Amino acid sequence: MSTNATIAGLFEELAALLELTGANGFKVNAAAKVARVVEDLDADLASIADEPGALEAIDGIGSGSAARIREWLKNGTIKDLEKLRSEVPPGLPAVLQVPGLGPKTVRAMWQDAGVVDLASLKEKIGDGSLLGLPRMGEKTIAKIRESLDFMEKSGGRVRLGEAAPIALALRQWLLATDGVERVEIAGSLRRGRETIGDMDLLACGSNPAALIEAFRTHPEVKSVLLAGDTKCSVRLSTGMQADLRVVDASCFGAAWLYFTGSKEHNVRLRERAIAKKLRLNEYGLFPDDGDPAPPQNRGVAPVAAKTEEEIYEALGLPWIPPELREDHGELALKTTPRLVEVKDICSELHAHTKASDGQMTIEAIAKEARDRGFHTLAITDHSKSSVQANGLSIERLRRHIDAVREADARIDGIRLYAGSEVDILADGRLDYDDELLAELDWVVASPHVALRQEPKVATERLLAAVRHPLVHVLGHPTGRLIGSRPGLEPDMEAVARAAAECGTALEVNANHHRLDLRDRHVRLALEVGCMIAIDCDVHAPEQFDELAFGVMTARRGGLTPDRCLNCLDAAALEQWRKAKRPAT
Ligand code: DGT
Ligand code: CA
Ligand code: CA
Ligand code: ZN
Repeated sequence: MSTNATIAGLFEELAALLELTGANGFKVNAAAKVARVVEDLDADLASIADEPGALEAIDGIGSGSAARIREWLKNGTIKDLEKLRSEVPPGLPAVLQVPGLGPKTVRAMWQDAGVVDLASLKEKIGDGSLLGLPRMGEKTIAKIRESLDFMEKSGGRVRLGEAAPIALALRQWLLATDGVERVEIAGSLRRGRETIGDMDLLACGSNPAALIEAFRTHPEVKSVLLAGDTKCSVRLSTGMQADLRVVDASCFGAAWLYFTGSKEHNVRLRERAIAKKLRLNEYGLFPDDGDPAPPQNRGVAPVAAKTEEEIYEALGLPWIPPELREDHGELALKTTPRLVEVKDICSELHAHTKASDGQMTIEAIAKEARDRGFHTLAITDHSKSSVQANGLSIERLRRHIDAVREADARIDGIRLYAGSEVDILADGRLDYDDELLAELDWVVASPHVALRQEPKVATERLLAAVRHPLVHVLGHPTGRLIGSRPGLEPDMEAVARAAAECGTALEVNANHHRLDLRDRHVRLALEVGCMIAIDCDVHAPEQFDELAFGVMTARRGGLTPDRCLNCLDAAALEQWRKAKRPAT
């Protein structure tokens, strides 16, 4: 963390502790202001602190705060802060993190009901001791309980695939309001992170009040946390928080860039702006005229503000796809990479039918895939050890292969591969013998059991599978389930190197519970030369829609269409398949 960010954090903590200990509002506001100012400051505090009067000259930093900043830079501590920390129970600041709970309420809970941490908060909700406190009705307490449950259940984050449909629905809803011009998704959701802390939406139009009103009255909204003229925060019925900001059309690009983040990407962009004698904030990219007051308040005309493209351009950068905005080296890009898109995908290479645990017949799933514009579908039902998933015995698989071949001959407009998702057993052997595997057109090998193996054992197990000459794709390589099962932790670089060497593809399983490979594994796999498959692991027709999440994850890893199996046309895919198994 940068020095500025650390100091901003300390002042935020200071403000919270002052409020918890009942200090006067003036002191609290001063500390909170310092936190905000420092967070958005272009100059590095460490480098200007020695200059006499330089800190005090910054709008919002008084002499007391300046002294504290110098104290921290010199000693690594702030005495006043240490004293406050010792006065407040160590678990109390965590209670402040519960969405909807402000310092005043938490202070009352502490002083009058004995709440000292999250555990005691839960207890006091349970035994009714909060009910007598000011502004604590049953409704408010129920809201707090919901927030707590949400935090406990999910660590406060929800999966991409749960957040995205709600965000799209909110967007459509807002697009129907009076005077609306534009509504866009920002934040981690736009960047395609696998989990989302809160949902960020941005809108502009001639009637901001109508947009705010529409937002707070959406049927999914359970409670309104904050509603101002241009900003509104709500809690949705899923427990998730959503923020809407209404901005001016003239600086939409600057706001969209800022609220898309990541914070780390924004910091890099601001540094780059400074190096060019410019200042970047959510209102635009401005010339740096040396005046520390916000340029947008002084009528300074921005160099760029309306679109993200023109801001990046003025910073000497190509437009950077949101999925790459994580400060993982994206500022070194010379051109915008052509990352894989949903529309590039024209085959599904991992699908289940009624033969194992899917819901569709071969015919139904083939037609569904065809209607979605795919040229090829690999039918890959489970293998015999997956008893819980109705895995196919050797006899049943032989009959299933015949049925798939028969359907392929009968149904026009799509090619069917007779395949299997064969279990990689705990020791790395596959669940069918080679003779049977050789009869299949397509083999996805996946781990389903023994997912708590030691990393070394897991690595050997997956290496055996990717090196197996009859395997085309390593399916959901770690077996993790987001938020509920960590899965295998193999040496992924070793697995990817072996896959590249043997020409085996690695799967990004697009199901939003899996997203496995995950983003950083995709990057690693591409670096060592692997081909990637993005598959929905379809069990039901609507699961084809999970593709969007797999594509976002792959984009975060930098995947381009030329490295993605599912982007190959029918002939090229067929060629790849045959080259993979020259002997058969
Ligand atoms: P999340 O919600 O935890 O999944 O992650 P984000 O990235 O959506 O974070 P969020 O909702 O706190 O803020 C949305 C974006 O707004 C964030 O990616 C960058 C920008 N932003 C928010 N607060 C700050 C800040 O204090 N400084 C800077 N530079 N950017 C910020
Ligand atoms: Ca967010
Ligand atoms: Ca937010
Ligand atoms: Zn599987």
